[in-house]
Amino acid sequence: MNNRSTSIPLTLSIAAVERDTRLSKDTLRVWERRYGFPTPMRDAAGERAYPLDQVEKLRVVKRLLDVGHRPGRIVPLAMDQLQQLAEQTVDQPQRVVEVVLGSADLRAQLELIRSHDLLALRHELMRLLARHGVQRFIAEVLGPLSVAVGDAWIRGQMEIFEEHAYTEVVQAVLRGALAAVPPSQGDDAPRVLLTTLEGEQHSLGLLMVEAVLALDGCCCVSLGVQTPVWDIALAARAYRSDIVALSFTACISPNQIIDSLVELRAKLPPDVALWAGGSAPALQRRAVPGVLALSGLDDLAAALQGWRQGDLRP
Ligand code: B12
Repeated sequence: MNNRSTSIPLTLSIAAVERDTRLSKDTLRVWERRYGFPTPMRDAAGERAYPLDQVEKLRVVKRLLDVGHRPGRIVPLAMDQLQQLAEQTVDQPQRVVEVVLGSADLRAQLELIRSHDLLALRHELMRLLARHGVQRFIAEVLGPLSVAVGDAWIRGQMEIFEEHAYTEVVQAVLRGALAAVPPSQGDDAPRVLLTTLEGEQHSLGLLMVEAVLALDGCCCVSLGVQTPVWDIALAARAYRSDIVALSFTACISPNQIIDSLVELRAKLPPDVALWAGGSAPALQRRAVPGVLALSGLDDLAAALQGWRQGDLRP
């Protein structure tokens, strides 16, 4: 055993805190000066040593930063005030979730994620898929469950690795469902290219859109997530796409969203439609000429009908 671990056993170095919380060393030092938190001890070598309760608080602070709170407002708060703020942050989606699905079902599914029983989760989702059909399964099960998973993460009840595992299970179930949809062919089937922009890692919204469009007779090509604008334009030409559909959460900045949409619109052939959807508020706040902003999956059927009738073609 070395000296450090005997003298201050329950502390982490600044590098370990950086890895653990994804808060940079500079940020940790600046907060210490500016807000008086964190207040690390010093180890035998005089280096910062962070007690575990402070690391725990830093994790909560980071989650709240990720959903848009400002450091000046939240870093000085005590742990119970931070927890309260997390509750207020999830309050609205949680109410929606309980109305739609009934909290008992949802709690059971969350429990399967938290107990790491991924096989049981997959079985349960496949059972619900068979019972509801793809469209209702997405709207009534996956939508609310994904919101609940995100809320559990804000509350500190779900780890990132559990979110990843959840996403993988959902993807496997949805891909299985998609494989059973007969491929649409022929000149009248709209060819849709799906992806997200660089920085947008969330892929489930995209897959849900693909499933809904495939069921509606579209011929879909998905590039997965994070495709550079220039490559999207190349792919649209290569796959002779009629429509390019992008999915957004609020995780990339409103300016990046708008600038990239303007750039992509300019790079796409004029007769290719550009649809942008998802939960990013920027899409509804600022219209981009030549881009159709859609918020939910419900909007897709109408957009497709409009495109088929020629009303929504560029
Ligand atoms: C799983 C998940 C992750 C996984 C993603 C893995 C993967 N391969 O997809 C991982 C762990 C990587 C991740 C990372 C992050 N995430 Co995350 N994540 C989620 C979670 C739980 C599910 C996301 C999801 O796929 N939702 C899918 C559907 C259900 O939601 P949707 O995107 O809104 O789409 C719906 C509609 O908008 C529509 N739609 C979507 N796209 C399109 C497109 C078109 C054309 C149309 C018509 C419709 C449409 O279809 C969907 C069904 O209704 C959400 C919680 C939530 N409320 O969604 C958080 C969430 C999106 N993440 C969040 C955050 C903060 C992050 C991180 C910054 C922090 C973190 N958790 O590490 C990073 C950032 C990554 C990045 N830069 O993109 C926040 C975003 C908050 C905000 N600012 O708005 C959320 C909301 C969690 C929360 N409650 O705070 N995340």
